[in-house]
Amino acid sequence: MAYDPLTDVPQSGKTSVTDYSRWRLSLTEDGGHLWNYLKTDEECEKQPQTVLDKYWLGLPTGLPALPQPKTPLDAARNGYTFYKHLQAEDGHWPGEYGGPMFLLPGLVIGSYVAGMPFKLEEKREIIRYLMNTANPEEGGWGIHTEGHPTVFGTALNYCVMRILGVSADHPILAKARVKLHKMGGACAIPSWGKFWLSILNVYDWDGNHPVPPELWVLPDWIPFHPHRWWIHTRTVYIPMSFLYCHRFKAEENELILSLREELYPQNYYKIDWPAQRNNIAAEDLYSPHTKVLDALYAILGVYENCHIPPLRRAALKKCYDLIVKEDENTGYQTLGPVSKMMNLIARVYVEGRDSEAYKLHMQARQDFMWIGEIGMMMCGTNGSQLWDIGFISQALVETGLATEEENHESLVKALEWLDVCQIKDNPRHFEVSYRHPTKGAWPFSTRTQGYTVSDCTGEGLKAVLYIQNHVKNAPKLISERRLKDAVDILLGMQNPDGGFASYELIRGPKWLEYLNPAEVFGNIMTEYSYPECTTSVITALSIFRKDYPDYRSGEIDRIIRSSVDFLHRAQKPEGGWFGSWGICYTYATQFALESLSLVGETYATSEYVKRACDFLVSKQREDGGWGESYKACEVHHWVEHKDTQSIQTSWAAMALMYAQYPDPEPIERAVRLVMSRQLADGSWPQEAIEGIFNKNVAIAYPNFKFSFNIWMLGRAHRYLENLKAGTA
Ligand code: LAN
Repeated sequence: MAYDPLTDVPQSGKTSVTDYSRWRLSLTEDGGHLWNYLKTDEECEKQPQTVLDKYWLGLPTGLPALPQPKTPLDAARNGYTFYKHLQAEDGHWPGEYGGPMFLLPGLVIGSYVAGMPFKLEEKREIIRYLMNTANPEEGGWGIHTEGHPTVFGTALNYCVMRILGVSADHPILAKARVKLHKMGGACAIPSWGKFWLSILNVYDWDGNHPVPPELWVLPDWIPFHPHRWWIHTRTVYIPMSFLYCHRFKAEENELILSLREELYPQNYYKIDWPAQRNNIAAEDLYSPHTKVLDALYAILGVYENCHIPPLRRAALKKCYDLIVKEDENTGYQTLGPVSKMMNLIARVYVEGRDSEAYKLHMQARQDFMWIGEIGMMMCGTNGSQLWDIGFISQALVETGLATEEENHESLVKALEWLDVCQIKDNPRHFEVSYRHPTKGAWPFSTRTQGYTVSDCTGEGLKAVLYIQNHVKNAPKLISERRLKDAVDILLGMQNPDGGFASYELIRGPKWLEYLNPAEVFGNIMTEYSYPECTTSVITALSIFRKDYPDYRSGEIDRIIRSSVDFLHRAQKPEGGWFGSWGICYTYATQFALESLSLVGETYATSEYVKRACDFLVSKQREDGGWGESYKACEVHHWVEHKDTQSIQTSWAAMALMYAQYPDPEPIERAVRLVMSRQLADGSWPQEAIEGIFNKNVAIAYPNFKFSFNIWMLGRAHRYLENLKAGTA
């Protein structure tokens, strides 16, 4: 089929542009996700669409209505009867991981300049996704799917649409352009956007602040050496710096010339570029530059004009070396979606389109592309495999559903996947790449991506311990030695403040945050201790200690005690804990109270727990549920969502149960709310976005509506019964 952008482009996101009955999800050997479009009827017949395919494509699953649940446990069971159909044959639960709106631009601009094609169906579904996510009132795109339009989202996704063949006259683009110009045009885009537009050659490199690679040849002990930055930040700034120094840009062509006219309200060729470096639209600004950073940029601006060539060469050599090692350590996934596309451009720039690197990058690119109900997106990582399987596995065991005969096979499959996913070794170049050890850890997505994450290791370990040691007839796939390897990793990750961070120990001083150059994200310069991560780690350690009391038990005791002190200190005066990775106080508070319950702190015995419960109960709504907006994560105080959210209701109810809250009423009301939201087939409808990162970007965890709702309902069943019997 020839692709004619003028006639083939859908007029609105609602029109189906590919045949949805032809999409199939296939898996790589370690659980990576590949969506394929089958070309022929024969292929379709040979490989019928599964319920899993249909569900994520938003097609009717054909699953029957289940008997009306009479108890919370019945409802949990119905939930799992449905959810079991979404388990892939290898044992994990695939899922969409969309939300951020600055990832498709990297994918499409990066592929465009690297000469890496997309399939026709992919192009058309990306276009449709953008049509569906454009702001219906104002036009343009936000930094995430639920956010207001920003220059970052609008200018970049505008380019994506144009690259994929949509004409500038298309109503969606015409509207986006008006909005963009109103916000100041592409000159006012934040620094990461300036970078992508410069790569595309529609913004001048002189309009960027310097990104000096020389930092990488400073001695490692220097407090601001980039290996001390938060891993996502440094992993993005390495290829960014490399491409900046080479002033890499696409070759001029008609599209590029035209974009230079479309993106700017003023004449492109008369723009004073250096004056645009600090020009950031008010709509975009979340973390304004500090005076210290501005002063530093003034100095770096001068240095850029008289840098020392041999030093720069040495620095670029080191950066390129780190890029190659990162690719090789991660099966070309890299740490995340932004660095993925930047590394790809750097590799193609140096090694060409015929290189092995190009081929491997192209293969791994597929893992990030996900087709959902509203089109094709780029995911926040190559999936959230471990994170999702970790929660549902624990939910099954704690609710007792794991011991029901009809769930046994699915549980064993989950264990098999957890076995495959554990990282068995340190990566090849781990020391010279400044990586934290990985042997024994669980990552957030797949073993190939291969990064240790503290709480993923904690949840992975808990899931395995729960299944292997607490479910009758479960096989023991993961040896005691490997469980101990996981414990060793965790024991090496506690920060001096008692808490646990995400990927590594905190390596840099707090003041580095003053140098945060990315105006749209908060807290990205160093690691921080997070209540959520801390909880996952110490609950895992304490469960491990019960089963293996002789292994490093003194250290485990000490760590749990100091972590609990950290959690006490991290509690907010109003009584809740602030969530950095989920929305927001309900999320973090359920984690914190889980930790405190471990050391016997309950509503009756602890001032901390009492305050937390009072806080939560004060937020319960008339309808029995809780509803918080992602805005809470931006502004650091409770913000009501306009609608009650079933997942947040489950988090709050779990928190009250961890606390052994004495009054059954709030929990009963929560249970009724979550049950009332359940559909006849046992599933729950998608509600608002669930997750957050860097304070300002919302990200979807659509599997949470199964894992946490099932978990809460099953627990509540027992809890309420015990309470009535007077034994809670
Ligand atoms: C994630 C997703 C998972 C998340 C948890 C495990 C939930 C958390 O407890 C620890 C941090 C972690 C691993 C995390 C860190 C930041 C990520 C990788 C993401 C939110 C998914 C996407 C995001 C990444 C930074 C997106 C790319 C954007 C940049 C600013 C580089």
